[in-house]
Amino acid sequence: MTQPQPRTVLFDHDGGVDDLLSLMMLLSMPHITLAGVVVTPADCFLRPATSATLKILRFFERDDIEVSEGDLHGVNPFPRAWRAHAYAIDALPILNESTAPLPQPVAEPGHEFLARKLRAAESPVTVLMTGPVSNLAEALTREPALVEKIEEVVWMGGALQVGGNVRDYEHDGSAEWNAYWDPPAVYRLWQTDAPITLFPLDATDHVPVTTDFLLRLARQRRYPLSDLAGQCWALTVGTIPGYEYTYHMWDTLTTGYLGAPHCITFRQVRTEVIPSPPSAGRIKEVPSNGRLIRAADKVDVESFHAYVLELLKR
Ligand code: AGV
Ligand code: CA
Repeated sequence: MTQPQPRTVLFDHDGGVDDLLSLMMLLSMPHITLAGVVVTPADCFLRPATSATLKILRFFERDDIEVSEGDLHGVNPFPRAWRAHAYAIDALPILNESTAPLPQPVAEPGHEFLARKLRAAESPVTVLMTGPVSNLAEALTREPALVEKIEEVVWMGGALQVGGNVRDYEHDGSAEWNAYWDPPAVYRLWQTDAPITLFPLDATDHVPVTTDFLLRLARQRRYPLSDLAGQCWALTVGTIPGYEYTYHMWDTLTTGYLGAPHCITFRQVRTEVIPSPPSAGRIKEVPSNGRLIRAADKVDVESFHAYVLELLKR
């Protein structure tokens, strides 16, 4: 297996179980330099999500990594039951064993933090987003030249040729939640020249969190990180009544791409963003003239699972 390219990463997540697992994965990748973390108050309540983020950094003895809280809010709030997941992670014993005091998040809000980090970057960096894109869109709107500092935007969002996962009033079900929270932000990001690699539901639909995967993880529970990750995923089991098959590896697939790109195939797609109801937040494939992006498509699920299980052995 060829080594993935070394990268400096700015990570903007929104505090879901999947997002916090993504943080653990990033911190475990030897070729990744994590230059900062933003917590967006979308699929989480901000206080426990920031606290859990700081505790995960402490767990990895990486208190040197700065954390910023987003202060922008989308127009379509996430379901409150989903947002509450961060409380449970923040309360896990394994994250509360240490008595080392937690640092404070930085004083500047997420979009200013991203702008400062991009400005300071000596060479272009990767911006990984596993929640809404509000902070990056705002940073680039205020200071368009910062786009030069972005090597690649890697974002979990959208649904191209498959149905969306939003079930809400005044919506037709065509959008994915990260895009639906703040559709105008997606619209603005699409007007920039940043190279976008998108992980839409088309790709993440291939990676439900299966019982088989969780059992394999359980068998390596002697590794503290595998134990922690297994407890996080266990919180998601049985939380989705009815319409979705199960919790998916939405963000963890997107993050895993940085370490195991060979597990994923891509296609170049022309797209348009629909900013208003009833399809608000839909990222639509169009035959011509649309914004060109690279979209994840198929996943070699067995190789991806093997990669994640190996990564969590520490
Ligand atoms: O739409 C997927 C995004 C991902 O970033 N999030 C969850 C992942 O963090 C929203 C979401 C969709 N369905 C969910 C979600 C569910 N059943 N529970 C929690 N969040
Ligand atoms: Ca997320």
